[in-house]
Amino acid sequence: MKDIDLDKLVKAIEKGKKVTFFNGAGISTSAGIPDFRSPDTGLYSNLAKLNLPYAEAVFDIDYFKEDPKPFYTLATELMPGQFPPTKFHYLIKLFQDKNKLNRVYTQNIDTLERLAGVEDENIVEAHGSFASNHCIECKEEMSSNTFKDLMEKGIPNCESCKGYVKPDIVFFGEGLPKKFFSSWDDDCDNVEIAIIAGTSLTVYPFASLPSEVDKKCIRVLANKEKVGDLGSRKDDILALGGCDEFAEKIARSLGWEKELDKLYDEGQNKYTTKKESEQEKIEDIKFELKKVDIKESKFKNEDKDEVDIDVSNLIEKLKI
Ligand code: CNA
Repeated sequence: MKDIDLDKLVKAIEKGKKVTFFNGAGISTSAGIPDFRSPDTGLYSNLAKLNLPYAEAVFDIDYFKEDPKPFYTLATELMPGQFPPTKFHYLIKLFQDKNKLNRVYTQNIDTLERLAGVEDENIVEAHGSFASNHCIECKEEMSSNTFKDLMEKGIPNCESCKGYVKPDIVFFGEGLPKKFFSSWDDDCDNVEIAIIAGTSLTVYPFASLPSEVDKKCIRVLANKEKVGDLGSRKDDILALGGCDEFAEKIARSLGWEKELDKLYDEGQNKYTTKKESEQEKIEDIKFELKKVDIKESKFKNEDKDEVDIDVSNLIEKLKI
């Protein structure tokens, strides 16, 4: 990104223009959550173990009704609570704190914008999120705690009708939340600065939002690659590279660098403390396992079939 481009953006922000964010999975990769489409690291190139007929089937509602297991396997890996927000997420929070945020449209289901402190009224989770769960048959809501408990034991079934319970993530074949359409009706003509970040802009209708904003709007692409029609308008700014590096650069130019570092460090500390207590529990389990010398033992289950337990593998898995 050329500094001259950055100046244009910074001046517009300083003049009081508000920012609307359009986020995708790339803003959360540095938190440890894989995106869909990055070669090698993206979820789609790592789905072989789930034996799917095609990669997108994992998020297809008809496929889910037939075989929900692949989704729950993936959901366990993506479940919120395991990943801390990134610098980019905290940059959005800073825009909010300084009354320079118009709205955040996000395709992400990881709730990291919320976790960073962005208020519900400022977020439009276009593809839903893990924040709530419903039975796909009778639509009864299940609390996140019950859902998590049941997921640990297997597939969560509705307590009333036994139907599958799914987080309110929008699957292929399902409609987007009403909030997406009503907010966009309000915002569409009023976007002054659009920051489009970490998205391949391939999932519609979200992908068309940046091309629907007014021609006078400053559009900024913070992404590893050029996507959509970004770069086709004279005021477009292409900031090709990592989202966190972009956040650092913007914060520095606006004089918010220390505040960004503080928010980020506090967020990381909360997460590290949680991880440490989990690690302590793991150490306790390892200690107990060592007391009974079961290294290569054979166990019998209720059906009297012999089952091999590979303790070293178990311990490896417990390291999370
Ligand atoms: P995508 O299609 O996987 O594209 C990601 C884009 O981000 C690509 O253009 C990458 O080059 C780019 N990118 C990856 N890492 C970085 C980085 N560190 N800095 C800058 N750019 C980067 O993902 P989209 O969001 O466009 O696709 C929409 C899907 C993805 C939505 O339906 C989401 O629900 C879904 N998804 C969400 C998450 C999440 O919530 N974190 C994770 C995986 C998939």
